[in-house]
Amino acid sequence: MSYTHIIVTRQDNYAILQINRPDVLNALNIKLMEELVAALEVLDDDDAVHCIILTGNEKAFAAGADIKEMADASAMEMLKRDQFARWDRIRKIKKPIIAAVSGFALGGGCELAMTCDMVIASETAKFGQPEINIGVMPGAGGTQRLTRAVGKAKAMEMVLTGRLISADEALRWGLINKVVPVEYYLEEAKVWAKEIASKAPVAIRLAKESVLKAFDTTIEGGLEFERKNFYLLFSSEDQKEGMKAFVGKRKPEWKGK
Ligand code: DAK
Repeated sequence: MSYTHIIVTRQDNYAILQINRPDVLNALNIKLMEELVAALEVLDDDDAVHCIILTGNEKAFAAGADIKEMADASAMEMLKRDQFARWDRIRKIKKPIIAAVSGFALGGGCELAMTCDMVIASETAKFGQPEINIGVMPGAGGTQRLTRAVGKAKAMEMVLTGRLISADEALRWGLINKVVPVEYYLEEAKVWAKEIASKAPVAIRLAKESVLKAFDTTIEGGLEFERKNFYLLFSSEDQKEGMKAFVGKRKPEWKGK
């Protein structure tokens, strides 16, 4: 498949999806989002890919939705564009996604990073929901995922003031996983991707699904869901292999089933 605004590279058993509109700090226009979602779905369906890294460039992960594309839209046009459907499809990707963030991750860019499962950032990364500065508010999870990640006080601060926060603040607030010098952010994400890609794929899939369940259920419902997935893994060949390998003091060889 060929793309205009993204670059997809496969490496061993993981893939890197790079957002590539550098002239506009990777602003997320409709075409880019269409390509991004389509590429994620292709990678999700590919058994050879066990983990996905989503990244931008050193200057910007993504500076938000494309303001120029939205500026003159009416509410009806926005409704018909139905861009939320695309964002919902990202949420349904089953493989783990690591965001490797450097530079600006703003508005829709910050929301995109939060839609990923983990975030590795460079020391130069800046996160923010500055939509308030252009007369709107977050529209792709910024009031919900952010609040769950950093709590009400910090979420209010970011959403109501539009202030950008540094990578160190984002780390302290629990929004991201790790901060490294700018030369290493992609390399660090690759280390994480390789580690995750080396685990049993079915267990990874059900574990991701179970953690995400915690966002939209009661503790009771979530524990029930977790338990069913846990039992289900005992019907996989990889569970038998993993436990036999442990007992036999050897490395497991996963089959992905
Ligand atoms: N959209 C379009 N172009 C952008 C852009 C954006 N979000 N951000 C930057 N650019 C463009 C600039 O216009 C400029 O283009 P030229 O003028 O050279 O043609 C180029 O990128 C370089 O930007 P600057 O010259 O401004 O660079 P600086 O280093 O001086 O400033 C900055 C960097 C990131 C502080 C600044 O560019 C900035 O404030 N950008 C806007 C940040 C922002 O407000 N982001 C939030 C946008 S609203 C939805 C889902 C999500 C959303 C909406 C709906 N649905 C599912 C329906 C999300 C909304 C948003 O994200």
